[in-house]
Amino acid sequence: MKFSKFNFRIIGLPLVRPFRTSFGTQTHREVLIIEVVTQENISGWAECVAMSEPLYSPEYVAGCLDLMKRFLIPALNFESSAEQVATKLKPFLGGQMAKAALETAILDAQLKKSKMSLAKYLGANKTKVECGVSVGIADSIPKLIDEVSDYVEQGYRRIKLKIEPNWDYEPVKEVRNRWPEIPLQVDANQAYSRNDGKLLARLDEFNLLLIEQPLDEHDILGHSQLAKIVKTPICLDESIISLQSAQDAIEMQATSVINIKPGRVGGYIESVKIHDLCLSKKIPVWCGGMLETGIGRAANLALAALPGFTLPGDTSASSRYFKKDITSPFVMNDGYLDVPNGVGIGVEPDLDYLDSITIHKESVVRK
Ligand code: NPQ
Ligand code: MG
Repeated sequence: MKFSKFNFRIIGLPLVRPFRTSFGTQTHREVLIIEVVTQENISGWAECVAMSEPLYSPEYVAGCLDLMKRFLIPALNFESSAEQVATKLKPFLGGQMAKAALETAILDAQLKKSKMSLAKYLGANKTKVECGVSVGIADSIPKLIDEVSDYVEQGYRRIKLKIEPNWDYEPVKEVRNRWPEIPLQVDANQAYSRNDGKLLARLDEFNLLLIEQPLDEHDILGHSQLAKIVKTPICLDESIISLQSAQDAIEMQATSVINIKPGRVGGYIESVKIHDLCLSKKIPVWCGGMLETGIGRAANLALAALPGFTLPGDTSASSRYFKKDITSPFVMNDGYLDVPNGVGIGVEPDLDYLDSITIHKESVVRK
């Protein structure tokens, strides 16, 4: 495919409630949205999942936009299939979220042209997926119980609690006592150290599905040592940035479950490779979340519909994060979200609403 233009915009969306994790409290979602326009005038859309600051990973919105303009788009030379993008961009190190966004926008346009849904292209075998929800660190245990109650009433099928030192054993105990049967897991976003094995092993009594990313993203050895002390399965998130890193972590027994986030691993095509590896190694996978708008949420649902995604993901309804989404809202039904079945990612942004929340806009046009 040949491209005539890349349109970028940075939008700002308030969150319905502040989201606190071990790396800080977010009240807004700043998102970089990409539209690629092909020579035959088909638009492909994607969002870059980087945060405004490099707190979750080294990438951030302004850096991703600069990387795309300065290196990635020139390397594509206004012509590529989605399948060629990763190879063409390989010389530029890192930048998985920026690369994933470009590849996904191109894939959306390509699939629209060939009239195929992303779900079909990726190999989905489900038409709806089970939804989980990620719950931030609360100001108090009663407030946490109120928030979790709200999600349980809405029908979420799995609860994930964000934890950090001094917000772990007690909140998890209270939630587990109140909902003895609900699938429950925790996410530390790297907040613990190698010496915290005994502390984390105290969570074993709560029958958790998994502990997500307790240690530093680079500490694969530490996670494998921890896995020998803690009975609860360890699940890596931030550490898994490619197929290679997934192979390494599995081989080292540092992870027995994997959270796949397409932005973190450089795209949906790399995500399918990790899925296939995990399926062959009997490692369960689930689809992570980066507080995506409807554009990113739609594509994540297509991925979560693959056969190896056997655990509910952080694929929540639009209303979990936003009062008004930039696409038609994703609404949960009996704890499930439907997998979009239209061509490409299967959704379109509301351009008037997009304009009303745009902070910055620029284009790169073919000369
Ligand atoms: C995680 N997501 O699994 C991430 C972390 C995260 C749903 O828990 C703005 C943008 C704020 C991205 C906060 C969930 C964010 C963000 C947390 C990602 O580790
Ligand atoms: Mg995580």
